[in-house]
Amino acid sequence: MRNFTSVKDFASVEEALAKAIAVKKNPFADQALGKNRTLLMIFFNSSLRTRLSTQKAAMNLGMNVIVLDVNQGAWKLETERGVIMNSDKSEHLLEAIPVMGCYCDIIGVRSFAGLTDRESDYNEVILNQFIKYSGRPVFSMESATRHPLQTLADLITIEEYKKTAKPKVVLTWAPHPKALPQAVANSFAEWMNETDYEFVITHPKGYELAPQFVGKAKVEYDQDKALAGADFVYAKNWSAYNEADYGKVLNMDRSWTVTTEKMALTNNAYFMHCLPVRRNMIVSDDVIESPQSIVIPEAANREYSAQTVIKELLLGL
Ligand code: AN0
Ligand code: CP
Repeated sequence: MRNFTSVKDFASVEEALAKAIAVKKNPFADQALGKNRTLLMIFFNSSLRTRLSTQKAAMNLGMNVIVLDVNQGAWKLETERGVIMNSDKSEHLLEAIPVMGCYCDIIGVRSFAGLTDRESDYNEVILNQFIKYSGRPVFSMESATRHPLQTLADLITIEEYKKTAKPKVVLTWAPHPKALPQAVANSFAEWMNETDYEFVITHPKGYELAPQFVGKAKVEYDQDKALAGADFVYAKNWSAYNEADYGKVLNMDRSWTVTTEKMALTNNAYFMHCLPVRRNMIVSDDVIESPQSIVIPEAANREYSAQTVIKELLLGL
């Protein structure tokens, strides 16, 4: 594998899953593979899980790890070419990226959608510059449009908990006070569409995701109907994708919060969320604390999704 930015970088979801399960079974089998190799993790945005799980994954592979929070201690970076740099930005990404590449073998990048310019976000301008100018394999630790390490962990978790071969999986929008990217929802939909699960997306009108991510999924605007018979409820907030409202919070309708009453409509479903989650906006205390909540094992699987991907990148060096 040369870079990892989406499900397309694996031959299939089945292949990704099989590799991840093997890694989880014996996480220290490849300690020699990463010896004297360095992973550089670049964060343009905050993180708890991605930061810890990816570092742990690299350590399991015997690697050295350097972490840089671009907004804390590094020079402020200009990202647009052609700008006269007479303001607060001291360095251009076009120098910073190849310099970063000098000190490592693999680069992980977290750069969220800016949510102001849809075209720039959906063209993955920042991530693609890392791929083009770093001279190193690059993997996404959540880019503008996708969060594939999260989705691979989600998939491992569903496979571990599912009670039927083809579970009904429902991705439901839920309210949140701040505008969030569509990346987690996009990525989840993109991978679910590659499985043989029954996959339904539910959200209020106006929150339609990009058609290339919705794919063949069933879209149901009535959350109660969508939840009927669900085996897994995957909650997430996202801001509007449509051109007129791009990046906006259209409503904070708490009738979409995942509560015990909502879960009662399901087939005793498991509750999932990528975290961080706002309680009593996205999900009630009772649901997230219930035995059906698998958010912690889901987060634990981030170690193995990261390790699977970094291992493939090491093998491709
Ligand atoms: C981010 C998002 O919604 O994309 C990261 C989730 C893993 N969430 C927040 O910023 C709260
Ligand atoms: N789920 C996830 O990516 O969490 P962090 O933003 O804390 O890394």
